Amino acid sequence: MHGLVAGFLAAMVWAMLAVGTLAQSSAGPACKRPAAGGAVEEPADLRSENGVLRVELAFRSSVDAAGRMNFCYVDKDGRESPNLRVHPGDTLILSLKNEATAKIPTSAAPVITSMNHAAPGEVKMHEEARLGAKTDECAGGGIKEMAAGLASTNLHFHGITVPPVCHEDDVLHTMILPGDAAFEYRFQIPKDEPPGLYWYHPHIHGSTKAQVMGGASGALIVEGIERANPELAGLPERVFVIRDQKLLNPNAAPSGVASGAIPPVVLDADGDVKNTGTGTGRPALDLSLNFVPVPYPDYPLAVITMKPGERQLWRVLNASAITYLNLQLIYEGQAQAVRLVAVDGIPLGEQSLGRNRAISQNHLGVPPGGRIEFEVSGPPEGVRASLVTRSVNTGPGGENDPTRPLATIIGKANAPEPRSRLTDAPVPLPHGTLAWLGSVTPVRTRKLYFSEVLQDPHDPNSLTTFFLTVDGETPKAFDMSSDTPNIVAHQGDVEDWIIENRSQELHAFHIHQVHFLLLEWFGLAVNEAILRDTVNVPYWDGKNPVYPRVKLRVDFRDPNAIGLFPYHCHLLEHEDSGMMGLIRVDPPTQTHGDDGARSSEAIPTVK
Ligand SMILES: [Cu+2]
Repeated sequence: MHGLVAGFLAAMVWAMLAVGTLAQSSAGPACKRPAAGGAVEEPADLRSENGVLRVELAFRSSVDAAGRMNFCYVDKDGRESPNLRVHPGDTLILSLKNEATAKIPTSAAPVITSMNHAAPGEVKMHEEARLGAKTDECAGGGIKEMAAGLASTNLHFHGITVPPVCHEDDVLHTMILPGDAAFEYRFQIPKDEPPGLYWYHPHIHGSTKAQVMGGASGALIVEGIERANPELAGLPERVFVIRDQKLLNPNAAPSGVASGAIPPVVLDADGDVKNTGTGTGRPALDLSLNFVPVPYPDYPLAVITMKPGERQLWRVLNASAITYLNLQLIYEGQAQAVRLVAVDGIPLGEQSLGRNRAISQNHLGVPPGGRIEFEVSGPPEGVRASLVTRSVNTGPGGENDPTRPLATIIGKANAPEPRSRLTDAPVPLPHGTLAWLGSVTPVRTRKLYFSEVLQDPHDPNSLTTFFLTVDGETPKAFDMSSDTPNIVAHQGDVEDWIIENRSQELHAFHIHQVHFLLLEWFGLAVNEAILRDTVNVPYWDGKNPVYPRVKLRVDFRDPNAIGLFPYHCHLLEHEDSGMMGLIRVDPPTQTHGDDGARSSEAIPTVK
């Protein structure tokens, strides 16, 4: 389909949705959003009590004045996207009621397309096959309703090592439909879960982008980072969630730029602006900071205040659907060094005795889905200070992520104190019993690769199918009706994975349940004490005989990682369009030799 036609159809669908939802908006929109240029308020804090955090969330939808579909999590007191604050060992009991009134446009994931064209009997058989293998609750309404575009949803607890099973962190079978009874998530935060910033968001294949881009996301904080890094004791802490959404002013010219310097706008098949390669121009999407929008082209700044010189811990989540961030603090034109203390929920140097607990950085790359935690010092009074994201070169096929400001930071003595503060005299965390991942011998090396295929090879704007393939297998878009794993691994093992990028755009590799260590970046050895769950894989230039790659050491030692779960690109439109695979981690079945290698590679066959 030509991009223009696709764009026209999408606009029609959105317009129809808008009419349907505006009709019932007399009480104001279900998802309330702050105005541009305002103070950045922090999400409400919901804290566990006596080892339990009980939360009731409603998943709602509404259409804003610009016709954009918003989604939100609202607690019983009407607060949106609250911070869920738990301690290691706590139980989280979260009931989720789907109250979305809008249909959610699904992307053209192959399985859904074929379902739409299937005879009713085929659909039913397909659904029964799924239901037969699952409990009713966790099969949700099945995929028939989803194929019809109903707003099914679920939750993924990104980064937390809880089992990928029903009522815990299953995203493959759990589907909660509007009108279903509230669905209860109930699980224990592992006693040894590293303290830091995790998050929750929906994970329904085919509509993840629409829901997350609409604002369905929130922070999940495992308390006690000061127990891992005593230098943080007593610091005030702040939570910033950066989200992306459709442009408020899609047809505006960039402001403050001579017209001759404006790079031309080229749209991709989704109607998003392609990477200009200049670091400037119209962005693919607008950004917001704790929902305060910073819309193109004037970027009215959100406002952050803090006491001059005050040290604070900033916890930043990139909850964007497709936007890469490269954050920088600029005081009087100078990029400031900040102390990075945690990435993807895990304090630096965790497991790794004697390694740095903080790294000084003057810019911080954060892929969609990634988190960073760093120490900031407030600007002196009267100093011009801002938080910006610098451009990210996403490759010739990627979206445009230009340099743009997000917030002004105002240092003033009477700035209100952040609501939350780390404890003053933390009890140090016990040392973990696991060896540092970097010093464990992997049992095997696997290779996977990202690739893209145009549906019409002669039309660069035709729809694209996205693949994430185990090397040697035939590329196949993710099929949500299949539970056959692409990879089988064993709990207790450590594996090296090479992730290659054979496409001309940047991708963000993410795997559920486990973390990994980045060993090599484009062939260069990396020596870092950072564990991640999401990492950028650089784009191919279309010429180099060697594809860009990263090498990861993936940690399957945690028993909570046993089960079936996905790995995928965290650019959600890529995931929705097939860039996902399944791994099954089985219990250990064999004894290890002294070097940690398996005596046999036999893999037990299941179904
Ligand atoms: Cu991708």
